[in-house]
Amino acid sequence: MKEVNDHASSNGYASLAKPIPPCCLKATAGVSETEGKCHATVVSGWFSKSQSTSNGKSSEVLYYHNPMWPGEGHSMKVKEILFNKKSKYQQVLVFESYSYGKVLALDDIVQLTEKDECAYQEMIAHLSLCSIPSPKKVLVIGGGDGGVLREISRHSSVESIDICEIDQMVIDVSKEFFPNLAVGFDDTRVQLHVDDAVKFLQQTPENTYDAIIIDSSDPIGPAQDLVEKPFFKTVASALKPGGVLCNQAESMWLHTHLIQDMLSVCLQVFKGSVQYAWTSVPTYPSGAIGFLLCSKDGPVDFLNPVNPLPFEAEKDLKFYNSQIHTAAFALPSFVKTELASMLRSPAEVE
Ligand code: SPD
Repeated sequence: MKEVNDHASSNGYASLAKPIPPCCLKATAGVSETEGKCHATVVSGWFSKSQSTSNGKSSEVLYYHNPMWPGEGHSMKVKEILFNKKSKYQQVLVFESYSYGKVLALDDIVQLTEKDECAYQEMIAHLSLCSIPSPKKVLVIGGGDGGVLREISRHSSVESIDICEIDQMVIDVSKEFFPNLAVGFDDTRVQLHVDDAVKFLQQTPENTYDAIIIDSSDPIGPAQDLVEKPFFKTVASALKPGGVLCNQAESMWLHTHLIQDMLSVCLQVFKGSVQYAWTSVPTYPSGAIGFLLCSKDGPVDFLNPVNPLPFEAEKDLKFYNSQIHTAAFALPSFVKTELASMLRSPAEVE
């Protein structure tokens, strides 16, 4: 892995005291004003620690509240806090849990746990890379833990992998506490850019990448601009003809409004297929997370991958397989009702 530069600095992300973004306002539409504005307090005193006592022994539990999932809270029983510091961009927390192994949380939102990270990293990488023949040049936005890099590395056609992560602390923490993910940085095809993705893509020449994978945190804090149209335009421009995007696309149970906003933008910006897939990740809010898949132009049949992983590679995976790939695009009826008119199948691509 080669480190290219570090010019993430005065990019406007440094201030954590940002107004509530439109997605959060929508997410909080059903709750009281006070609760709706709790993000500011989430940043300063973001988790409430409490002592729960059972069998005469007390233990610590972390509760997660956030306007991204209004009216509910999530909690995990903590064995030990291993790291808890504020970076230039966000609060970075690592703790050992009782049930999911080590946990990485950014600004009070669980990003991964050792137990279920496989579902997210394997799906976001292979849904896209298995859908196009022989991907060679890949870009990861975010993904500073290295897990997505680890998965991309399984594709032998790939010649170079750029990763643009804004927060050096996320990379350092992953290398220290999550070696099974950070191993992704060891691949010699990887080039690390510690940078703001908006700026990075503005400077990327047209037609550079076969695939771009956006492994961002939720669109509050550092990832706020990554769901906006100008950003998607730079993504489409950076893709080669026939290139594909796979974007973390939130929960169909909680964020239909946000998914619709993203789909509406992507239908305008991407001229090819536009599809939505999802998977189960127990420690994410609602236990599910989605993926938005788009091709720059031309039809891509995301449901029936043309480039399946060879048996030797697939047998090392914990979650993804070719049946799960196709099944990921099967949408529950209520989601179909909400999203169907905003998807574009390969047959509909002009
Ligand atoms: N709601 C949490 C979404 C987290 C997406 N990013 C996870 C990073 C794992 N590489």
